Order: sequence, then C-alpha cells, then structure tokens
Amino acid sequence: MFKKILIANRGEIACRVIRACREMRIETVAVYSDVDSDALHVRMADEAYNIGPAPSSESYLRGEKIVEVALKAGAEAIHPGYGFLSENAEFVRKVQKAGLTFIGPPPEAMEAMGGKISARKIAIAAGVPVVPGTTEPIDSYEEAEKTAGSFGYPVMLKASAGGGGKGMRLVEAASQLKSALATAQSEALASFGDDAVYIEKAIVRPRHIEIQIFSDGHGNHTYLAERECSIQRRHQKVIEEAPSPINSAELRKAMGECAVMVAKAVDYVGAGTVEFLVSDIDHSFYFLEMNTRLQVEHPVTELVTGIDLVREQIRVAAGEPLSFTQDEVKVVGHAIECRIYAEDPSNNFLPSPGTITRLRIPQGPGVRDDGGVYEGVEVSIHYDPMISKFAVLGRDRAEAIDRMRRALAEYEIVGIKTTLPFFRAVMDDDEFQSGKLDTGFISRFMERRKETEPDRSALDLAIVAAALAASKQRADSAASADVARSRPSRWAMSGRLASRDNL
Ligand code: MV4
Repeated sequence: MFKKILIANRGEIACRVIRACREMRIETVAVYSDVDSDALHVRMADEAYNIGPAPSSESYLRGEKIVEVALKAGAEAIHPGYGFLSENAEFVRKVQKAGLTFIGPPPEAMEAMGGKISARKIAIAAGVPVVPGTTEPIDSYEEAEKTAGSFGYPVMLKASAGGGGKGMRLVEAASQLKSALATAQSEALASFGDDAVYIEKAIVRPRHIEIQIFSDGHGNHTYLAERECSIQRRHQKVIEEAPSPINSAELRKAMGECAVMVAKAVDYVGAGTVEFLVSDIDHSFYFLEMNTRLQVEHPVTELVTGIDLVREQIRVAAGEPLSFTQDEVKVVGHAIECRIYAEDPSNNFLPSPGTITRLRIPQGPGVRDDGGVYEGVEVSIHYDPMISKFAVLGRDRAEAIDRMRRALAEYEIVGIKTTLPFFRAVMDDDEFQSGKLDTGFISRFMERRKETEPDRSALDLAIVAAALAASKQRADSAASADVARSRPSRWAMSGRLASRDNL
C-alpha cells in the first residue's frame, strides 16, 4: 500500500481524497495555486506545494509540474480527483513514465471512451443498446432526410466534436431538417473547428440515469446501482439521487449488466460511470457515454451502498482486488445530493464570489457535507464556483426529502449569494416530490417560479409601504409611551425567534 499520495486537485474533492487517505494512514501532499494558499485542502494535507499562479492552465493543469512535485515530495501515487487532468491520457502516461502510480483507469480506456463516436461503436460491439442513429457523420441533406425518415421524428442532430449538450439540435419535423442541418454544421465548425454532424432518433423527455461501475486489476467488474441525474441546468447536474425513483430490480440489473459489458470491452480498471438516456414511457434505455473518472455525485452511491469509493480506488491502484463482490452490493435507503454553488439564483445564477463571513453546516441524523470551504475563506472567480455538495440519507425518498428540507433550513452561508434558496424551493415542489423527473424539470420549475413570484416592482412598493407604516406606528406609539409601557414588549417574542436563528 502507498505511504504517500499527491492529490492533483483542489476544493471539496481534494478534501474528500485527503479524508480517505487519513483513514488509511496514508500521508498526503496537496498542490495549490497562488490564490489557494489558504484553502481548506492545503490546511488538511500533511504537506503542500505551490504549483503556480491562479489560472488553471498555469497551475492545476500543469501535469509536468505536478509530477515534479510528486517526485520531490516522495509520493508514490497521484489521485486526480475529477475535472482538471482526471481524464487526460497524456498526463497518465507522464505519471507512469516517472515511475508513479496514477489512481484511475488505464490511458487506453480513457482514449477509447473519450470520443463520442468511438464510445458508441464500442457499446454497439458490446451489445449495449445505443440510441438509434448514424455512427458516421452525415454527408448530405439527402442522407439526413433519408435517415431521419427511417427513424421518424423528432430527431437529434449532434456535433461529432461536441459534447455536454453543445452542438445539439432537436428537429421536430421534416420541414425543419434542411435549415437545422445547415445551422448545426456551421455552429459545429465555429465551436469545434469540425463541422461533422451525426443524427439520432430523439428520446423525448428522457431521464439521465447513470450506473456506477468499479473494476479491479483482477478481472472483477461490478456495478454499484444507479444515480438519477435528470435535474440539470445547462447540462450541469444540480441535484442527484440514488436510487432512481423508477428503480426496479429488473431495470437495475439490466442497466448494470450493460454498464459492466462496456467496462469489460475496454479492459477497465477503477471507478467509472456509464451514462444512459432512459425513456419515461417504457423505461427503455440507451448508452450515452462513459466517464472514466470518479464523479462529483459519488457520495449518493456511497451513502446507499456503504462503500467508500475513494478508498476502493486507492486499494485497486495499489494492486489489491475489490473489497466486495457483486452479490455483496446492496442498496439501503435513499440519498439526495444538492450541489451548492456560489451563484445567485435570483439573478440568472450569475457567479457570486466573495468572502464567506458566516458558515453554519447542518448536523443531525443522516446528513453529509462534502465541502471545501470554511468561515472566512475567499471564494475565488478562477475556478468552478461549487462550494460543497450537501447530501442526506433517509430510509426512503419521502424521508430523504423531509430531511433535506430540514437541513437546508439550517444551512447558513453569509457573505456571498448561493443556490441554497433554489434547493429549498425545489424540495417543496410537487413535481419534484412526485419523482416523475426528466431532463426538462428545471426549465418547467423555473417557469412555475416566475408565475408565482411577485414581480419586483410590486414587491419593492410593498416594502416601502410597510416601512412607512412602521415608522408612523413608532411615531404614534412614542406619543402615547405611558400607555404602551404597561404591555409586554413584542420584542421579547422576537428575542426567542432570534435565538432560533442562531442554530
Ligand atoms: C439526447 C437527448 C435526446 N435524444 N440524445 C445532452 C448532452 C448529452 N449528454 C446528450 N444529451 C442528450 N442527448 C437523443 N438522441 C437528450 C439529451 C439531453 C440531456 C441528456 C442528459 C441529461 C440532460 C439533458 C438535457 C437536455 C438534452
């Protein structure tokens, strides 16, 4: 087993990996940029090294500098976290060339799954259902017309070099195809320098359900149930849960076995996630892509299975077999996670950097906060504005929602705007509570909020009227002060309320 690991990341995931190392009695090396010198992960690590100025390209993405620090510090392995260099095959080769262990999959598996078309072809060859579509780019409008006609509308045009929803266009009817194809190709050329576009049957109101897989170097490939990730904003996951509200033993087994077939096809090692689109009509599912890294939302899987995925990553990277068998993987309870961002939901989720002047993290039964901040820290504009991921575990989904509502009411972050108010509203939303989720949830939810929210001008007028009435009342009561003194002060009541606020 390793004696010292370098964590090539920052924020909450760096803290998360350090915690796993601590439990395994492994020393930790942090790296940080100039603006992260006081960051929580730097404080938590046994040693820390500056790797450059704030911009990621000059710090957290500098693979050669990170390898150099690992060698200098005497670390035997590097954990990449997620994002940054976590799916960079060239970095993996640099690490291995330096005689160090990369805690993650082989570079070949990363490359096989990196391209959408190659991933699709591997899935097809592995017998895994993919969305009906072309595996080669469309060459002409005539070809597109014929292909779309064979699938039936609606169809989805997708840029081969695109991803994460970029370069995607829904075509509802044949009359729109010609202009949609021309636009999709020109946008793809402008955005990715490659105008290749392919076409798929559109899955209407799909759910995004992903399967956590884990493979070791001894031929064991397992799946650790599913995560429902349909609540996304601009293709960024916002709320994730495990299991899915539509889970069933049959669906989980069918999707899990497909995910394992993909893992086997690329000789996978380590933690990975296979993403599917699931039709809410008949629960048919289709391979979307595979992520060859640990995901942000891994805590909900850990909460319902009891398996520490980071600990397993380190064990497997050290050459040990998985500490569990497929039969031992059990899902107990229901977990929900909210990604808390330093963004202002009342202002189109614009980033809201600044200093956290007060931080009160919820406690009590069934709560878990994977955070990377502390009271007084400066939330920077240089990196992803995610502050923490807050998760709860209940015996079932209803209890998990009750628990999330209670905990979000306790959560206090003062000094910056955050998405906490947004999550409090989602937990009270009937559609969310019904569990009938699909990737269009947030747009419908925001529409409902607009309808119910008073418009700002009416609200501002009401606030001014209330303030005028209060000052008039104070003036009146000052005029009859003798009479008022005999009554119990109403502030005594608010004093009790104030003490509640200091939870
Ligand atoms: C689709 C689709 C419907 N039909 N493909 C979005 C980005 C990438 N993950 C693939 N995406 C989609 N592909 C077909 N044939 C709907 C989406 C989609 C989506 C998928 C998963 C999670 C969120 C989404 C939001 C909008 C569209």
